[in-house]
Amino acid sequence: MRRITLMQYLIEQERQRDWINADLRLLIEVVSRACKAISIAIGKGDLAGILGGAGSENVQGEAQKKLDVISNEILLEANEWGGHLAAMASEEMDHPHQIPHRFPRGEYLLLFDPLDGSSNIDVNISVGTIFSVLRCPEGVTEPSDAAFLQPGAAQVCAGYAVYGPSTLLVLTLGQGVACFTLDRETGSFILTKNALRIPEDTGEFAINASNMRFWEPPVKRYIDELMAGKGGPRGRDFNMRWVASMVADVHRILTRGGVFLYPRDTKDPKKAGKLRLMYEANPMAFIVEQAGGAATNGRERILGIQPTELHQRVAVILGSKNEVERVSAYHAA
Ligand code: AHM
Ligand code: MG
Repeated sequence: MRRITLMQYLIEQERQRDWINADLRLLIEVVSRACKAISIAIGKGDLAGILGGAGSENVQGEAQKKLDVISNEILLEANEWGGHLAAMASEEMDHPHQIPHRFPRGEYLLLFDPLDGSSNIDVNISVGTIFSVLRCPEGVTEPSDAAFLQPGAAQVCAGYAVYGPSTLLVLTLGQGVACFTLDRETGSFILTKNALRIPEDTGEFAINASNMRFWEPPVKRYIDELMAGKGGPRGRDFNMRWVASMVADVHRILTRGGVFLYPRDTKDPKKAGKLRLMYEANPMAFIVEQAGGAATNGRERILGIQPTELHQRVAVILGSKNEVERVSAYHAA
């Protein structure tokens, strides 16, 4: 079988299908190279002294791990000089990072969660990188937060890397979803799955059940019914999984179906959820929809939400279509 590298795949998309241009191709290649560098750093772990806390906090008041900071630096440095970006925004930075004046500017905005699932780093469980690409609004030369506040439906590309037993890169350009596996010997990402589809029905769900007492009634009702199994209203047993790395949970759903929920809860009523809209929920929602699944906050399609803040949080329910629609119906009831 012909091995198709990420670079070949992108060049083919550009040449034959006109789905991307040279700048977007460069952007994806650069992000993939940064993910490779992050994967190598993670693989060294304690040998390189990079586990543990960084002794700092990010804009959301969360303690940063050394690898959060290292991954953020890797992505910034890799993407600064290529001329494909107008600015970058990250979970780990209060405001957008501007492209230094000595480099040319491009038309794209890049957003990322450099290391998703940070609580899993020190225990050697899968973590990942999530990214989203938007177009810079016309006439904007120094993009501030406002330039990034576009609904997820405006994304031109989204993807994630999972650093697990293998390192994978999953990508959508708005024409389906492709998955690449890092060949550690040649250093190339190789296309290993194309046109991924999430089964519409599933027997598997993912939620942090320790928050149960804080959930809103529609979510409580949905999970109660799943937990009741064969003897309950659904008439069958369901299985539960929770990795606590969104990338790993979403990747499982992309592979064999399932529904993922991080609902709004009353633990901290000021927060609309735990996950961040711009660089966690939006890219994942784009990928999931492109694979035939659905993504909602319970009341509204994630990709339709007009953002008001760069780091805003949102409830997330995504995965197999029929289950996501059921949860939405419970919210509407
Ligand atoms: P992070 O970006 O700070 O790592 O937080 C996001 C992570 C998600 O990957 C995961 O789904 C969730 O937080 C886990 O939350 P919890 O610790 O409540 O299980
Ligand atoms: Mg995250």
